[in-house]
Amino acid sequence: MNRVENYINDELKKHKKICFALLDSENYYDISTIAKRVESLGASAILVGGSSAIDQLNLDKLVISIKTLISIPIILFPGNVTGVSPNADAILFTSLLNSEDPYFISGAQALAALLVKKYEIEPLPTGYIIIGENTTAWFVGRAKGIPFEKNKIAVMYALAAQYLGMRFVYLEAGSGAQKHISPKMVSSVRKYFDGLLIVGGGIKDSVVAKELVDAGADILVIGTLIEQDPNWEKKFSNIISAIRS
Ligand code: 1GP
Repeated sequence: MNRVENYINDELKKHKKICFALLDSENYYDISTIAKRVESLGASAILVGGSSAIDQLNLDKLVISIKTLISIPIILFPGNVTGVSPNADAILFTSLLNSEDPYFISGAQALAALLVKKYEIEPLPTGYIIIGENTTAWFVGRAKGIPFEKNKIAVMYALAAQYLGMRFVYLEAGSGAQKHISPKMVSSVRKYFDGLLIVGGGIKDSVVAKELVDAGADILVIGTLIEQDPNWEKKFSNIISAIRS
């Protein structure tokens, strides 16, 4: 029970701030090598999924292929019901709180719930909040993106998530976002939200990473940097050092 959530809390006790690596199951040929590298560089978990990841068979194959190679947990990050793999350790059981489509708030979740139960995947109850527009997560999830400077609206959603019993809030600018979430928005949310605060989207360097954790983020998610930057290992390692200092 709550094995992965307890592990995350232990990691936070140990390091204060931690980082998850997001590996989009559909964008890698050699996910095993990357998974081992991110673990050795200090990622606390691997998120697998993405808003446009729809090949469930491929997803499961990848989860199986990396499972035996790493000891950090594999956490699903689904964009739809197809994001469930029986072999993962946990799932960010997200509700896209600022979607305009009930399917992404509770419909997909209801469809997937019995599957999560059947495969004994640990659900991490997460309020998922999309900031800004024009990203894949925003488009696919039919989000009414919160403007980047509207900190109070983000606070309102985060607090609502807490009152609905969600222990995690994920402030998402979207994968590959031009603009990351501002430290100001993170600190505004931090003042009110008591749970674990995940921040991701467009984080590419250690300076920004440090500002976001100093503002109150507990967990940063890094995806595109790993996928696209030839110098990602050095930058990822700098991010880990910066957030732990
Ligand atoms: C996207 O927040 C994650 O869901 C990570 O974003 O790919 O921009 O690092 P990046």
